Amino acid sequence: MGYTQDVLSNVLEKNPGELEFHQAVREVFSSIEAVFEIYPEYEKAGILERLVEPERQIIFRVPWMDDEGKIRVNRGYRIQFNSAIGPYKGGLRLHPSVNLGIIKFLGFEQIFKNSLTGFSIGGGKGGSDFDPKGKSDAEVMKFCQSFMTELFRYIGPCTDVPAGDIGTGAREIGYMFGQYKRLKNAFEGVLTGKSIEYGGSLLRKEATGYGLVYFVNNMLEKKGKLIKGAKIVISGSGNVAIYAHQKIKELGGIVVAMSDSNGYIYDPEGLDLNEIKIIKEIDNKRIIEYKNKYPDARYKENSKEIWKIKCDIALPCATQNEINSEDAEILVNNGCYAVGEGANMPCTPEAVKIFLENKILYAPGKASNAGGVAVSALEMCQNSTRTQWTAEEVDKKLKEIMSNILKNISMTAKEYGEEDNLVTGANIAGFLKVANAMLAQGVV
Ligand code: NDP
Ligand code: 2IT
Repeated sequence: MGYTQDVLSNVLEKNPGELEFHQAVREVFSSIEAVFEIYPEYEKAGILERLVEPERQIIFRVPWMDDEGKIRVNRGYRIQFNSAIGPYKGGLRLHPSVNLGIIKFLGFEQIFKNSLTGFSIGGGKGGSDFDPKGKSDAEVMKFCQSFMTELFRYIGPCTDVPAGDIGTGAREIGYMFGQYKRLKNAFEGVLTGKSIEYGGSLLRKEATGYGLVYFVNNMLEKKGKLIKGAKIVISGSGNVAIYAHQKIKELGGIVVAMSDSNGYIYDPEGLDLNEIKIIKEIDNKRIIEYKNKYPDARYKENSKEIWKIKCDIALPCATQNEINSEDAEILVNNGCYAVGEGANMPCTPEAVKIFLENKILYAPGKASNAGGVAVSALEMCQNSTRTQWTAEEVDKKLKEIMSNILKNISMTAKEYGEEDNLVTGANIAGFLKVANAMLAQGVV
């Protein structure tokens, strides 16, 4: 057996039931085999054995009292995966589906994504099985305070800097920051995605969605294609989906469908983004509400079926494994020519294979959604120098970062004889920087 196979077998044996984590490791390993033929020193130094074992895994009780006075208990996680190139950095997911395997897959992906940004940030991820849906503001605050009351002892601006992810936006980050400051008696850049008044970066909210569209636009331009006039399907209607839509609109693309976990809305003439923002960002309601203002728009109760809609470009921006091989076949048969991942691991390995075989321009999430964490790194820079950059300055940097990521991974793919395969490019380029840092730092 080869080196990657040996390490993979061990991962499967040692981490039973962590299916998403297995999938993420398998995905990276499937593209980096060639590296070990050229650089046997990585195997000698046990780089992969160390890479798949988180440096630290913290699992804790999060007790809180609901509005009826009932005691609730959730499980909190922070996986500090790899700090070879910088402090652990990555979001906090609050969703009832959260378990160890999901947080570990996200933390593992984050190592390579953060490496690709070019900043000095290591990989980490956390969260809880808490469901913010249907909770009052007071309940969300009590949960966040209890969560931080345990987490605060493990994090810090030079140690581990969490941020948002599914279910964690500016409101949750605010409550967590307040509690951290109170416990530590220190106002410091320990979280990113903060509101502007207390150290947040302009454009962090927009960064993942904008970055995704910059990346896809660059990828299309290289092949003589344009976003202008293209029909686009975006899954989800959260932070990433909404700001991807906003940038698509600016570039003249037409977003015909969006979804939430209940269903999707569709209008072949294009959706009204302002109405979606009102429903999702202000009223905190379900996407079906769109029909109140636009009764002619189609609503379908099954969000999975969004991929049956004919489109030129698909941007999955909801969650993992939302596009399977069947969906991928349908997209390809309907003439879709580009897929850009806003979410983390939204396409199953079988779906990715179909896209690559059919020469679909496919942007893997660890490259195409890296704009969010990249602007988080810019927020860290601004916090440590106590400055605030303008939105124009941040946007300019974001554009440069996304363009550099595409250049870097395209070049790497070519070097390894797989031109245009951005999966190979992203995995190898992300891996090499971390592996070299690990080599330099000895056996730690
Ligand atoms: P939000 O919580 O703002 O939005 C999530 C959206 O996805 C909602 O519309 C939600 O619908 C839908 N969704 C979530 N879980 C499921 C599910 N199991 N099935 C169907 N739909 C679901 O999260 P974000 O927009 O921040 O995150 C979206 C994706 O992007 C995630 O994969 C995240 O890891 C990734 N990402 C986020 C970054 C960021 O900066 N926020 C950066 C890089 C990647 P509903 O409201 O019904 O639950
Ligand atoms: O998946 C991700 O990159 C994020 N959720 C953002 C992480 C961050 O630290 O900004």
